[in-house]
Order: sequence, then structure tokens, then C-alpha cells
Amino acid sequence: MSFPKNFLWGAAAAAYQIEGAARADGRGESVWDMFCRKPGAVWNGQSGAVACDHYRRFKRDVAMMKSLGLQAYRLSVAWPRVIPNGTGKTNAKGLAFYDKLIDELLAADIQPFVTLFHWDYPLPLYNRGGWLNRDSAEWFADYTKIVVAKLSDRVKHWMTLNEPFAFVGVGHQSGQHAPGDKHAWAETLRVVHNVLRSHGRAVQVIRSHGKLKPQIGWAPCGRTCIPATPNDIQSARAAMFTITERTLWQHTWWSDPVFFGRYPAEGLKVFGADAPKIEPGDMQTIQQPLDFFGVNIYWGDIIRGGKQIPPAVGHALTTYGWTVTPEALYWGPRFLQERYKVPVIITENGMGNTDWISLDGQVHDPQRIDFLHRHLRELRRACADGVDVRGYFQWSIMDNFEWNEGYKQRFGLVYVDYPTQRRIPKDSAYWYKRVIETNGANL
Ligand code: IFM
Repeated sequence: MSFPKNFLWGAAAAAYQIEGAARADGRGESVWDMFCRKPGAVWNGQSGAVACDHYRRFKRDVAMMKSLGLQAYRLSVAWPRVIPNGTGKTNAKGLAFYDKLIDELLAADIQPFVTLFHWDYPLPLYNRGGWLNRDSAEWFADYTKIVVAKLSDRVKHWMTLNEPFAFVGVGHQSGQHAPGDKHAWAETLRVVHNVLRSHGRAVQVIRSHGKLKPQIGWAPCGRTCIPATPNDIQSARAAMFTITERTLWQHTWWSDPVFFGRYPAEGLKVFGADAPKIEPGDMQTIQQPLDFFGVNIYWGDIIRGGKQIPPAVGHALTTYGWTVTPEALYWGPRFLQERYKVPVIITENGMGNTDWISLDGQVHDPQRIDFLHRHLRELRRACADGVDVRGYFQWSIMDNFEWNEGYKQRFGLVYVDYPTQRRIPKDSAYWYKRVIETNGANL
């Protein structure tokens, strides 16, 4: 068994997590720069100010990606690098960085997949109300126009937003991520609504201004449900898509508006008076045809008899404490495709680990190899059962700044020795190279 013929193998990273160079060439500040200064907000007071210094080392990093056989690389553009104030004057030097990066990737025969927003929201716009402000959709559309004008002669694959659940739910509701707000439900759902409107406006802009025929998706995350037995398939599907309580950790509240042009009825009931005010035309703006459903999946909940069951005592956990449930990569794409009916791309999957350099100078990460092996076998099974999965992006190409966890979590295929910025491909990187070469036939 192998993966479909044109299956795309990649790895991903995001601007603030790897670029560093936070003050270079006129980059403006994002909410993450502000949040990292807040005492106690990030593990050991760390920040992405230097990170992997990818901004300066990108040529070597792309050469490394090539040597590892990557066919695609998912990157994000830092809005404050391109427009330091969020709106208004463009920063030519910041934009030039992405221009050069795209050229470098294409010269290495690596397809760029570009995410427009991966959480580094311009601080000056946050100070004007941020996503709470209805104008945020136009701010995002204007920024998108600039990026698309510069890159779309070479970039074909676009994603609007990365994990809206995280930057809204964790950033604006629980306050553990930037900007650190703890909004009540009404404000949080207003943020969601403006985020969805922004997504829709960005899709319109890419569609109308993209120079190559653009392929557009987004990269949400949400609850994945796994049936414990074949008898639990229907209840796992229902658990994944039915809203019974107030939570943003779900797919339906986000993706039903995007694909069906309406908020789910049960959700409207659950959120009641806190549901957002919908202006005429909003839902049409939000519902723009997408070419693929990008989805970030790290684990799933096991459902038996209609209920979530706890993992067995001693169940495998990553260093983050996330359960290791490879079947999530079978049921997640399958259920999402059944419901939303577009091809799926796994835009993130991987694990945090406590990797270090061994006495032999190498980085051995057998857990990550086993984790990826198990997950990719499940993804292959999904393909064999007819789920249209077009690609897989491992998170992450290299260790990086893991938000409020700082540099504690290592997710990379490549180890980064931060004090020297030396890169050491881990065993998993060589293993993944072999997976790519065989199109997964070796799994
Ligand atoms: O590092 C993050 C990424 O930015 C978004 N998805 C989850 C990853 C691991 O936590």
C-alpha cells in the first residue's frame, strides 16, 4: 500500500516561531512581542525575538529542507513585517524577505504553501480593537492584497488563518496566549465572527488577485473523535460535530459558516444571547468556496457508547501531555471530508519531545519516529478507504518557539541548538526522508 500518486510530503513552521530578527528591517510589533514581555506569561520569560534566526539563515534552512527531500514547505507571513502598523505603509524590506524565501524554495523544487496569519497580529491594530473591531476584516483584506500582489506569481497554495480556535480561544478567552485577553462569551463570539469575515474577505482577495490559479484553504484545528469500536462510528461522528456545550474546541462553529454559510442551529441555541450580531451580507462573505480543508490534528478523543472514555492508565503521552492516538489521522480526515466535501490536507501533525544531543553528537528521537509511523499508517488507511487526502505537513521542520511554552517543547525534525544556531537533523528527519522517497510504501 502506498499513498496516492501525487501525494505531497512537507513540513511546516510559522513566522514568529522561527524567524527571530524581531527588530530587523523595520518589522513592527505584534501582540506576541507584547505578550512575551509580560512577566510570567511565557515559560522562563522567553520570546521569539531570536528564535531560530531563520530570517538571516533561510538559505541554509532551505538547503537543509532540500537535503531532507521535502516536496513542500508551509510557512507563514508575518503581517507586522510587511505592514509595521498593520494598515498603511508597506515595508518593502520585510516583503522582500518572503520574496527571496519563495524564490529559494522554488529553486530547491519545494512548493511553498503560504499561511497569511499564524497569530502574530500587529500590535497597533490590537490597540484599535483588534479582531473585536468590525474593520479588522478590511485590514486583513488589505494586507492580503499586498502579499498576494507580491507572491502570487509564484505561490499557488494559500491558507488564510492558522488555528482560529487557538488564537481566539487561547488568546482572547483563556488568556494563555497573546494578547492574553479573557473575554466573556459575547465578546469572544464577536471576535470569532470578525475572524470568519476576515477569512472570507481574504479568500475573495486571493481568488480575484491571485496570478496563478490559486488553491485556497485554511488550517483550523478542533475536536477529533475516534470510535472505540465499529459500533461507535455514528456516535463518534455526532460527538465531533454536535454542539452540546459552550466551547470553541470544535469544528462546527468555525467550519459550518465557512462551508454552509450559516452558524449551526444547536450552537446558536447553546450560545443564546451571546451569539454575534450578523450584519446583512456577512454570511455570504464568510462562505467562500475553498479548494481544500487544511487541518491540524495532534490527537483525538475516543468515543464509546456515545461518551468520551478516558485513555487507559499509563497511556502514551507526549511531553505536552497530549495523548498519542494515531487513529485521529484516520477518522479526522474521514469525518471532515464526509461533512465538508472538499479534499483534505493535513497542515500540521507531530509531537513535542525532550530531544537532546547524545554523546555521539546525533539526536535520537525514536518516539517521534514511532509517533509519525503510526499516524502515517492511519492516514494511508484513510486514503485506501477513499478519503481524498492530498498532502501531509509534519510539524515542524525544526525546533522552535512554542508560544507560552517557550523553547521547552521540541517539535522539530531538525534539532536547533539555540546558543549556536547549529541545526542537527534528528533520526526522524532521515526516517521521514525515506518515507517521502517511497511515497509511504515503507511504512
Ligand atoms: O506550534 C504550534 C503551532 O504554532 C500551531 N499548532 C500547534 C503547534 C504545536 O503546539
